[in-house]
Amino acid sequence: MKKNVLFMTFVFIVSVVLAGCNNSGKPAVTENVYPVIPKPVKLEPQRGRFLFTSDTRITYYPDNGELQNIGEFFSGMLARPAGFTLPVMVAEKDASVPNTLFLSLDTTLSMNDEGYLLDITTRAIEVKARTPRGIFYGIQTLRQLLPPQVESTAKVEKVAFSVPCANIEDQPRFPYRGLHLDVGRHFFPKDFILRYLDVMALYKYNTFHWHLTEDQGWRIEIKKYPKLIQIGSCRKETVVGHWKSKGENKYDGKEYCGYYTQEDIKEVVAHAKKLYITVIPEIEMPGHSLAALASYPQLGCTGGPYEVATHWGVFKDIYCAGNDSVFSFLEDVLTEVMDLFPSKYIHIGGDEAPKDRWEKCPKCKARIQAEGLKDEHELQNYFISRIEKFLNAHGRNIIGWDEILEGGLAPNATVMSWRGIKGGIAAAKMKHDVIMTPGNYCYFDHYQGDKDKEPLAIGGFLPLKKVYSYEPIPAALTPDEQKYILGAQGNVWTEYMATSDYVEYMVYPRACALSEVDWTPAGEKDYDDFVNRLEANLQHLKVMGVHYRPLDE
Ligand code: TNX
Repeated sequence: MKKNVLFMTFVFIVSVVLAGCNNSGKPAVTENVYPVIPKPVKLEPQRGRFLFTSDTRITYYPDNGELQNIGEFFSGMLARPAGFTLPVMVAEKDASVPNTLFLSLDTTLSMNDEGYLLDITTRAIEVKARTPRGIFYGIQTLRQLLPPQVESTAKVEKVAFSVPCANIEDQPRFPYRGLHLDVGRHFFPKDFILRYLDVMALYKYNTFHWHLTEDQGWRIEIKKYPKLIQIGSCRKETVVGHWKSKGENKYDGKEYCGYYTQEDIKEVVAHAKKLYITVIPEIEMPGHSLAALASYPQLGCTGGPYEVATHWGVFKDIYCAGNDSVFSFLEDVLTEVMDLFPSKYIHIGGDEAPKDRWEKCPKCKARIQAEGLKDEHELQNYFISRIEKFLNAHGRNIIGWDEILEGGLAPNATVMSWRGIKGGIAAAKMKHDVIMTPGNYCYFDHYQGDKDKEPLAIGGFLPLKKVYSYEPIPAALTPDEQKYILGAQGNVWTEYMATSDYVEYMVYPRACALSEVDWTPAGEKDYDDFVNRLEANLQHLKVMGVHYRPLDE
């Protein structure tokens, strides 16, 4: 509350200072605030506002289909609440004219390819960038400067769609800004995934890590192996409340199913592309594979029978590394996956794969011997490296969880450091790219407030402030090694998130904080300032109908 009063006083002072005088000589109070998240690298407030009217034009230069699409994205968004549609047209020359939103490409700008310049004057708005992607981010900033009603899908009365004048120069700190979603433990419909992407775009995330296969459900249609859906996408029931590895558990007795058709996937990937988001699919191996084993029992070391898992945790039955048909199965699956996802990376999991079955399996022992491997950990490395070779041959790179460091690292792999930062440090020192997702800063399945007052979650404690405080570059790295850290990602494991509303509650506003970790220079971050911006910024999510967790009083 005190913070609110302080903030409003600040708003008032800024308003009076910036407003200048109108004809009557009285100060005209315009509330120029800039609730942009992630915070731009440089933002110089200016006096006055630009007002969008039915006479405003959107123009772009040079003639470029992507710029046209971005112009139409903005025009379409504003049209619903404002009730007028701004025309989008190619400009006659590389210069803005009054009452236009002018988008232009300029490869001479000294910023990275995701950066942009945004100049807002009372006369016109100019967005400049080296690439259409940069223009898109400039538009997201503009969107956040508009009244939150801009997000409305219905006409809104009595709102002036104006933005405060400013000169903004902005670019991201990290090239990888990710958000993940586990659709294995619980399934979320395609329309929710589309909206998840919409909200990500607002915060300038550029990567969606889609965790598509799990012990508890296989969620992606693979034409060559129909049983993955017929059998693998359903579990017979689900554990109720916290799963206990020891002691009694209760089950709900209700079948739980869900999967995406290849058409659904194409729609998601196409939607993401329009939002400048890359979708990285994850096909888990060799562990977290019980749903696949239940569908095709010959893929396991014992031959089954197996059942799609009905509770959480880590399971001993994993793909058999001694069995060549496992590799042909996975190569077939990955071939269909590559056809659906144009991403440079394919995530192959690699985490939590107990070696119990491999230790007892004659085929695995034979493989260890034939390949001259030391033990089952090296066999895991053999497994991942063999899959990597296949994907590399098709022009793709692998990402794996940090367990892929055990028993030797596949030659071109990118490592996702989740068990703290050790894995990230080790991989960077080995000159491998790294994405930081340490549990104690990036796991949005952890509680974000007092356990007794929050809905059931897996455990842990990760309040907003802690997410915000995260520094992705480990102090242990030399400047040369630091460049292997591509960025940070928020992980959203859904054992205890059964509904999409609850996913949103867990993800926002923590993902707003992480967007600033990924985008804003470390020295520019300031938590109190972030929270002030967030209060106004969250109104956009409110109008969008996102079920974010309200800020603590
Ligand atoms: C560990 S993070 C897992 C997931 C769980 C998560 C719960 C990782 C690579 N594996 O399978 O859902 O913990 O927080």
